[in-house]
Amino acid sequence: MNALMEQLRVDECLSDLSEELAAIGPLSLRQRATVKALSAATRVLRLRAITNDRAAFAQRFAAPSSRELNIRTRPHSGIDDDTRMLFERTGVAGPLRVCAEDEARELADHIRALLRDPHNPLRRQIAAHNEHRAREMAAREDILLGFNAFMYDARVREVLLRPPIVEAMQALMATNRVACWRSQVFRQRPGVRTPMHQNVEFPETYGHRSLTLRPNRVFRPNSALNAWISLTHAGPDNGCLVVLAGTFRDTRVYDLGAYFAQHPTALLTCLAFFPRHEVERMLPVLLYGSGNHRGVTKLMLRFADFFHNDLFAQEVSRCDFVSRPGELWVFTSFAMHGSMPSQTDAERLTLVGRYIDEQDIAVGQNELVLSLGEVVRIDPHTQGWCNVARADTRPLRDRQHRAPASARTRRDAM
Ligand SMILES: O=C(O)CCC(=O)C(=O)O
Repeated sequence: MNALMEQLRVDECLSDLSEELAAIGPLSLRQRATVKALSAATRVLRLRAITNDRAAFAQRFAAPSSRELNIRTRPHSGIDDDTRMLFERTGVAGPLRVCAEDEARELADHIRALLRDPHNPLRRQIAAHNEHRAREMAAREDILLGFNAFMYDARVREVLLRPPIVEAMQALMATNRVACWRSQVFRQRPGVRTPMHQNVEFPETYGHRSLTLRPNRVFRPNSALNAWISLTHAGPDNGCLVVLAGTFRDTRVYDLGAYFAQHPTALLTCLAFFPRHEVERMLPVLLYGSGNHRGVTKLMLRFADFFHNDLFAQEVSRCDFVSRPGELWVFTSFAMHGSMPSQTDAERLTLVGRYIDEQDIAVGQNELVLSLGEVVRIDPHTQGWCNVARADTRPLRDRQHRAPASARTRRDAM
């Protein structure tokens, strides 16, 4: 067994679902009946499961789309060669500077104000479904109110399209067609952490349904990258992001989730490998868990660990995203990452932009889907928001507007 998985089992409490079950709360009569019926179904499948060997069952979870697991970047004046080469090996690059420290602090204030603002366009949409919920979220400055702010907030959009980010993305994705399709705000406070996970959001999973791989294109670890921009100091003291560099080469947790999303009965067969008392705790998490599928993510890691005894066995190193305000780290969406709770009262605030190479991936309408007890869907087009932010990647000389003829004549005459 490899040391990384041993560590992850402990850090992520892989076989303990108490927190996730507590977050769901008591099940209704109907929910309890569903759990019982499905648990009985897994017992019927149990005989088939235990006569089946694990490795043979695991063979089914092959990658759902063409996949290339090596990273190839390209030289660019915006990023030095050593950083680029290290990124090819680890899937991580940074820290790079996006803006001055003072500006980062101002941006942090701007984002905090956005989270409280009664006129925040996202808050207005949530209020249209549930006024009370929207007010409650604003009162606690819920970071969800900063979700996809690039769509309607010109300042956030402008920052996410700054040359230091876009040029790094162009080099690391080896493309000119960089687009930001999602942004998020993360805040770290004592007692709260982000569990370890991989980020890929593809239609074949339980994730985002807008992104699709273009015909005849291959999904690469650098087709979808994240820019983690620290607006405050970030370090192990206040729960900075931790990325397990090198893990992008192993997509088996993701592949297993993708397979189950498309073959729900195979998920029941998978559960049949586990004892009944565990199945009865796993089912409510799979069926009724919310909050960005965090419980589901943990279960997928648990299942992958059960079926593959060499998970994340290749060269992996821990990278703490230690940053000064205004610094940026880039990581591939296939890298395992998460954070530990803050040990101080100093808040860590981070703006994350998620980028794709539009040569490989099409964004689609990019509807926002928020799980707030009920599912709230917001189509950016009908709101007059921009659904995807694209950088102008033409050379500078082609971008400058030509001066009006009269001005040109005057200058030319001088
Ligand atoms: O900053 C954090 O705590 C979490 C960030 C994260 O999970 C992400 O950017 O995908």
